[in-house]
Amino acid sequence: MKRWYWLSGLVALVVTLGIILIRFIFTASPSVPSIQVENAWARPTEAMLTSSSSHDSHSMNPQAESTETTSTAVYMVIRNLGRTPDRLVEVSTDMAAKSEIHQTVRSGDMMQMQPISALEIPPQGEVRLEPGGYHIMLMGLRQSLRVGDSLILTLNFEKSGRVEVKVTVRQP
Ligand SMILES: [Cu+2]
Repeated sequence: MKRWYWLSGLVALVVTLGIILIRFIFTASPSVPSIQVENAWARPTEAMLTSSSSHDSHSMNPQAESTETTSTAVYMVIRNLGRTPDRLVEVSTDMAAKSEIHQTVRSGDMMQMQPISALEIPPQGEVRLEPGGYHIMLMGLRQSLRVGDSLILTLNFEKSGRVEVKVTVRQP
């Protein structure tokens, strides 16, 4: 009788541990970074022509007027489902001569844009690229961008490698 109790106790313990293990395996996030990009969009170039918002002031280029027709800003949400951080280190597209990762910084009453070398995406977190904050700057556009157009942007992450993103042109 005693041995039977002991055995059934052991079986119950093994079954319980098994269930916990299976649950852990199915709910655990990957240990490597896992990047997802959502809602990638760009401003149409003609909108940048007519808008005289502070966004157009550019720390790298004092003659913002002349670049307005050939540059635009791209916004998106970059999510990292993994348990380790990753970094966006490079951006490129066939549509532009130059692509940079920018941040918007306040200097006095002015909002200015600055290129940054990398953008960290925290584990199980997200970074929002949005007007007034981080964005991807496309300079030297090979054609004007109108609402409804789209372009392919390649994001290069330190650990996850290249991620291709379809960017839709729309009004903010
Ligand atoms: Cu910018």
